[in-house]
Amino acid sequence: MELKQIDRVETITKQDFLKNFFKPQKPVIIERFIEDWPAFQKWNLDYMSEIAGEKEVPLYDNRPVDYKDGFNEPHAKMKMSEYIDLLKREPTKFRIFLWNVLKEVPELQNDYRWPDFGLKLMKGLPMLFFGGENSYTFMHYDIDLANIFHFHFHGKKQVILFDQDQNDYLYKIPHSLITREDIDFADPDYEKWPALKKANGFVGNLEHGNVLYMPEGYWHYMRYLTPGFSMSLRAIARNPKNLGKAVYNVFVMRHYDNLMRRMKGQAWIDGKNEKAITRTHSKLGIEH
Ligand SMILES: O=C(O)CCC(=O)C(=O)O
Ligand SMILES: [Fe+2]
Repeated sequence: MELKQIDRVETITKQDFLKNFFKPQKPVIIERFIEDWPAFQKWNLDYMSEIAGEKEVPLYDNRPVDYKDGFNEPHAKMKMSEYIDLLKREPTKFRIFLWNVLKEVPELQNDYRWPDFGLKLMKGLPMLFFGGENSYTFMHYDIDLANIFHFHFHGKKQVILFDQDQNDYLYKIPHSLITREDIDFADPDYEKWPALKKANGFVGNLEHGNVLYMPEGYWHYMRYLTPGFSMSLRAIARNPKNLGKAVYNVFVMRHYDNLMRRMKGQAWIDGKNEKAITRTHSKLGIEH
């Protein structure tokens, strides 16, 4: 893989953001954009434990997809305060993925603002993500291929990104939003995954208060270098091709995949995992 460093700026105007990053669909890390938000001072793991400690939270680990699991079904549940104690105590694979802040803890809304990047943000969907040291969120892209603003808090996180135009090299699983789950994107085994050598992407680290802009439909893999959490705000895809894919994913792909899981069971999952390799290799003329 060839990974370029994601551009970094201290702060940015709406005009410059639109011209230099949104129009050309390039990722960027804005380092000091939210220093006037209450969240910049307040949001850390202890505060989250204080304000949401009694809530039961859905947790995910890195187990491979099982046909019995529904789409995005959690693997465990815990009280938020217990989960944060665990994060602070030891490395854990358990992550919180796609937790709707607005619905769960409305008070948190007082701590952030809706930033004006010149895009219409979806107000109903501010999502939170938490992870422990060394945990990671597998390579995926979001079902709606949205533009994503990802605000990071408390810890440090590494992100690896790819444009959709790299799909031929990423061992994408058919009828899903993920790549082969046994690829370690932080240190890929090129003997096993030779196509990855041709992939061109981006890499960067996020620290407390940084904002990452991910263009429409971008693949993202995120590794929590230390325990921490992030909030994602999103704006609908503008490119008609991406919007079309989003509609297809939400209204067709997801339901077709669930139906096939119910009908064919694990054989459906295994078959798709196998196809991810055969398709990728045959496109590139690699023997297998
Ligand atoms: O931070 C994470 O663990 C994943 C974030 C993510 O997938 C997103 O913001 O869409
Ligand atoms: Fe995502």
